[in-house]
Amino acid sequence: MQLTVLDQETAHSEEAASSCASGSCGSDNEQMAHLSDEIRDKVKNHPCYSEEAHHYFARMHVAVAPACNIQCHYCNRKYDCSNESRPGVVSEVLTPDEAVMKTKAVAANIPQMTVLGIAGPGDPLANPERTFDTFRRLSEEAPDIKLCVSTNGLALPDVVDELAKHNIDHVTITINCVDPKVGAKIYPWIYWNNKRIYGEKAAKILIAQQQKGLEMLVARGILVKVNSVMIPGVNDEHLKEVSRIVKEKGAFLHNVMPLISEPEHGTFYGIMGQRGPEPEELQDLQDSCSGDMNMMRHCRQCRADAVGLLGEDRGEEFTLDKIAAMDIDYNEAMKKRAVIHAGILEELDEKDAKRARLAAMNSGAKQDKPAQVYRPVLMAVATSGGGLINQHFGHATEFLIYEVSANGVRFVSHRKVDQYCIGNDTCGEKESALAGSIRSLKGCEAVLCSKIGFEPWSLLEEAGVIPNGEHAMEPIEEAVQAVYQEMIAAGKLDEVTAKLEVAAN
Ligand code: CLF
Ligand code: SF4
Repeated sequence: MQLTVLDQETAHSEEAASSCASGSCGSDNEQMAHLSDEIRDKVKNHPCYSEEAHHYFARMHVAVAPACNIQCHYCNRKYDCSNESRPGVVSEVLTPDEAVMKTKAVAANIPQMTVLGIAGPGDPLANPERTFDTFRRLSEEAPDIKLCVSTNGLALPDVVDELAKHNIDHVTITINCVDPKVGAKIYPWIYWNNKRIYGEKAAKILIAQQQKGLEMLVARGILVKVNSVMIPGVNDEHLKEVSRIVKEKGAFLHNVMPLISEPEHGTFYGIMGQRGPEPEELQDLQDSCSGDMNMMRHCRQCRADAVGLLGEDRGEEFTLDKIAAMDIDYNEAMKKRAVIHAGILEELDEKDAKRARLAAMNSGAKQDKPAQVYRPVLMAVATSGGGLINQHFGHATEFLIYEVSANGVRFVSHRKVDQYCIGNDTCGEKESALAGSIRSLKGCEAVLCSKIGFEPWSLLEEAGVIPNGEHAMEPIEEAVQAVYQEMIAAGKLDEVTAKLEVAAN
């Protein structure tokens, strides 16, 4: 049995011989480790560009852009742009004035909010006056907020200079294909030079504009994330080539999102019965793209007016009437925000330093040959942010899924669930929500939360998932590693032959 160095700084017991020593958490931290200081500075507090940051920092969107210049088969114009939004929800369109007021109100009340994005409800760059008016005012009046935009790319090359002028250094382009034949199955038409253009000809123009825009942004040092919607049977295999090409051209991150095509949303795909991918299919594709590209796995397909940490929506706290009643002194707010941001970044720097120390401890000979190690385990975590196990099982609206193995801890995905513990519910909904939560944990062998009731505890055990409330308020990475060690010590894990990516002693 090949063992790796015991993590002396984590909470788990020394008797439990460790086969999980990297102390690293997934590709994000490895990815962060080899970034230049300049890029690290740009992403360290952006919740979408850094998996680690999304536990601490929040984003908000303002829905100032109603029009769109293309049609996607997964979009119904009644709803938000599905390139960065969950389809089936509608956002109230704001004027740039209202958007600026709302952004300052949110920033003052949620100091962890670091990024303002424009992602709809149509295409931001098809509404250039409204989008750039909002950006221009915010860059002047709230210079401590990062600005971010998401686009289908058709109008992108024309506005790259304007984006650079307003210090917008995070741009998302949705690229679903690089082959017009595939594109014709996704985009029925585009509106280009005052004409509607159809089929392959339309897809060819759109692809050329997207690629040109990507190259122009990279040349200006603007970070580009590429979103792709995975449409089984249409572009799923093709996305591997998309990933390779956009990486070659300098994109920073690739976010492959699942098609959502409920018939009730009234989209072409929904009506035609085009299915979305199963979670395993999505993960397989993300894994096969990850050889060429940094992959984003924590996207929540948020709405065009989302507010808060990824996965939460606090928009109701900031309706226009509530904002009008707020008395905001933004200069004072900026001072408080700076202190809070510095505190969080200091905590993250300490975590980085600790990882570096552990990596140094493991800097012995790396294993070229496969070794005997304990098999990997999937664990679910209930968290409300801060990188901690800090949420009651019954209050979770999603679980974060981690793979723990001899190679460390890897963030794999998140799974949404209906919150089942919502008060004195006596109808059948509570039972079905609990059953849904347990079903969503398929494949996981443990679930870590701050607390859990007797009823779900028994049902989870019956379903083969170990409930664990003993690591409340502990950092996620350390807690899941500790549970892994407990499983090893209890003889629950078989040995397998695997290649170690971390050094072993
Ligand atoms: Fe918004 Fe997009 Fe900027 Fe993030 S969202 S414009 S990059 S600030 Fe993030 Fe939301 Fe996924 Fe978008 S989780 S849908 S990737
Ligand atoms: Fe809809 Fe966005 Fe596609 Fe436009 S770009 S059709 S708003 S999904």
